[in-house]
Parts: sequence; C-alpha cells; structure tokens
Amino acid sequence: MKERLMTLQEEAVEKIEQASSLKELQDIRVEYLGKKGPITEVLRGMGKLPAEERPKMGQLANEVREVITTKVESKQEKLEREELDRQLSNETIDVTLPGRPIRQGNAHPLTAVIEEIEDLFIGMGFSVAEGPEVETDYYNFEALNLPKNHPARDMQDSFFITEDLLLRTQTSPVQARTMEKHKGKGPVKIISPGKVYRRDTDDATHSHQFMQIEGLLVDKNIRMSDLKGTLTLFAQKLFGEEREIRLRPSFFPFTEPSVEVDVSCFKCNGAGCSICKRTGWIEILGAGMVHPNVLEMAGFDSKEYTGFAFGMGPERIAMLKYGIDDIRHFYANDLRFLEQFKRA
Ligand code: 2NL
Repeated sequence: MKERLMTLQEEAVEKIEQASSLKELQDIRVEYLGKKGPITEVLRGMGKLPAEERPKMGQLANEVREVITTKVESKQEKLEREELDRQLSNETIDVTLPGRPIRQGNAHPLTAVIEEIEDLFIGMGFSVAEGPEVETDYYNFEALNLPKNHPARDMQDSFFITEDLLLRTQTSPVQARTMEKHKGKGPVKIISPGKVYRRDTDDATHSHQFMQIEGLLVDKNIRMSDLKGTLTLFAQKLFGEEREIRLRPSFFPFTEPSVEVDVSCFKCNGAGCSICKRTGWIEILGAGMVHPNVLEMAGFDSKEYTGFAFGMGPERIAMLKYGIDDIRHFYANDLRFLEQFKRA
C-alpha cells in the first residue's frame, strides 16, 4: 500500500509539472484527489489493514494528498502568472508612436474678411447691429426713401413672401430700426453685416444670396470729410497703408449727395493693370450723406443732425483681396477652395 501511494505521488507530480493549461491542471487535481480518485480509494481500503498500521498509512496518505495539493497550487499560480504576462505583452501600448493628427478647420474666407472689417470699425467706436432677414416693405424700402412704385425699387429685384413681407435686399433696414430706437438722440454709430437676397440669376459675379456690410454714423456736425477720413482708414487697413481713395458722384435713394468710392489699385499702385482695367482705381463701395427724409422718418431732426452711410459687398472685397474669380466659390463648400484661407 505504501508503494502504491508513492507511485501515485510520483505520477501525479510528474503530470502536474507537464500540465500546460489551467484546464489540464484542474483535470489532474480531480483525477487524483477527487472523491472517485485513487487516494480516496486507498483510504477506503484501510479497513483491511491490521489496526497498528492504520495510523501510519493514514498519515502517509494525508501527506501524499498534501504534497499533490501543494504542487497543484504552486503550478496554478505559475500558469496564472504566465497567462497574465501573455495578456499584458499582447496588449502593450507603444507610447513612442506619433499621435494621429487632429484635423483643424479654419474660418470661411468671407467670415475672415467680415470679422477683419468688424474689428476695424469696432476700433473706431462703432457697434455691430443685427436684424431680421425677413423684413417688412416699410423697413426695407419706405423708411429708406423708396416709396411704393418708386422707379428706384427696380434696382433691387426682390423675393416677396406676401404684399408686405420680403427677404431683405440690403442691410439698411437694420440701420433704420436702430435709428428709430435712439428716439431722435445721437450719436448712432453702427455697422450691420449680414445676409441679403435679390432675385438675380447666379453667375460669376452675381448671387441671389450674398453678404453686405453697411455702416451708419448719425450725430451733430457730421460732414462728408468724416466719411472720407473713415473710408480712407478702411481702404488702407484692407488693401495697404499706401492706398488712397477717390469719390465719384453717384445716386442712391437714401443718401444725398451719393458717391461711389474707389481705392487706388493695390496691384499696380495706380499705374494701370488688368485688375484695375488700366484705370489705376478699383471700385469698392457706395456711400453718401444720409438723406434728410431718411433721418426724419427715423425720428431725427434733420436740421440738428446729419450723418454718413456706406454699403459694401464683402464677397467683392474678398474676391479683390484674394484674386478669387467666381463668387460661387464662396457657397460651394469645396474644401480645396476653403482650405486655402487659413488665418494666421
Ligand atoms: C452699395 C451701396 C449703400 C447705404 C448703402 C444707407 C442706410 C441708411 C441710410 C442711408 Cl439707413 N444709407 N446705406 C448708403 C449708401 C450706399 O450701399 O453699393 N452697397 C453694396
């Protein structure tokens, strides 16, 4: 019986050492130490032994069981450690790999130009004003000295929603609304950037929806020279310190007198080139002294107050500044176009 026990121990230890997985080890433990295993069997057979041998044999059987149990436990620990090491090495993170670049967007070129213009005027004490894109006939036309059936309305083909509502054709209604809120007391000093709409057929230089920035200054003793000085600074900020402006007589229903404003050509410095069509001058905006009718309708006494106003198309400014040849590029959302205007 003693020999049988020693053989079992040897056999079991051998198998345990060979075991290569936790499952295999578990099976070996059950095989040798389980209720139906050989050790239990040996212990059951003890009844047949002479009484004086029983304690010795019992002790030996327990020792064998103890040896196998300890072996299984240490082997189990070893296998578990190996499994963990394997997992850890499979899951290693290579911290030296370069990171994936985060795609960074940039401001739309129109947004960049509009914000540059806003910054300039904010720097001169103007505020930025906004208003509705769906406007009443009154604020879009009548309050700007364009009564119903006036022929000057033909200059702005419009999208009407009802008899009395339309998509604004200019941002001037924002100026009219702001003047009204001041209840006849100056100064009013605002610029109004925003979307405007005209019933035009889209081509390289026309769009049914485009941006406009208008400016308005109403106070006592505002003169044409204030307009010229303000717009000179504007032209120099956008097109270079050496620029000059020139005013040519024009007509707008809401200003009197009215002027077109040209900037000396930033490409040829006035000598004449293809950009300025050999004139040395580039038209950049329209302006004038606010018509007394417009001041009166908005609640200002035109004997006490005067003002200047101007309006420009940021698309045109951006096209000139960056040499863009088609207004439709601004609205096509083509990244090959948009990514060329990363702001510093
Ligand atoms: C242009 C010309 C202009 C104005 C806009 C204005 C607004 C009020 C009163 C008087 Cl409330 N004037 N705005 C004045 C002159 C010209 O725009 O060619 N824009 C693209």
